[in-house]
Amino acid sequence: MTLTPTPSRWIPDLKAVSEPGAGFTPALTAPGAVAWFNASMGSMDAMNVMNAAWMIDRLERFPQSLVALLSGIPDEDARWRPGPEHWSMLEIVCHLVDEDLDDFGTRLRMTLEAPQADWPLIDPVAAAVERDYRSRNLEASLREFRAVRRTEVAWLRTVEDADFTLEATHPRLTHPESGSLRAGDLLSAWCAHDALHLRQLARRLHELTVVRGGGFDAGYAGDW
Ligand code: NI
Repeated sequence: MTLTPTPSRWIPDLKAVSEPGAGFTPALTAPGAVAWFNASMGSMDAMNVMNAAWMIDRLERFPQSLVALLSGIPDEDARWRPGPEHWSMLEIVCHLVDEDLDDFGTRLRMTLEAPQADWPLIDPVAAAVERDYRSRNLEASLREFRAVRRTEVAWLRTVEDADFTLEATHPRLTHPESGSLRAGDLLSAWCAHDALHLRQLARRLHELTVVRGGGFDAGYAGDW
């Protein structure tokens, strides 16, 4: 399927459902969550203040979490999928590499430096097949992700004080509310994207546990 660029706060959720198994989190935009967020931030104005340093710190630390979670797992597990429509843990790591390069890195740079320029199209689902993620090696892909993220974080440190209200008005952004994305939306979505795929990886590990448990029931742990 073609991933249509989508605006502002909707990006994490729509991207999530466009990628195999990433899931969907309506609670993120539920009224209760919004009310809690407003109360915790003190005012609506506070919502427009980008804590870029916090975001960049999270982006910098994520590879450590990923490596701690996945490094050394059996190759068979890295390639395991619950079904043909889902990504394996290896494919998820490969996707994270490409998202840093082709999606968030590229589009945030363009929004800050040339907000009127057309974004290159991306299609994460097709890329997984065309770039043959399944032929790759997990450890090598983890190393590649660490290297790519290190480069991206180094660049982000140079734009930490940039104007994150800069907005890309893009003809392919067709959301009725705005049709545009701010740099801060992209940086937030980049950080949120890590968390979404961490959740997806945890789900794979949960599913694998059930499979490797044979006839034993893991349900005592609680519902997923
Ligand atoms: Ni993704």
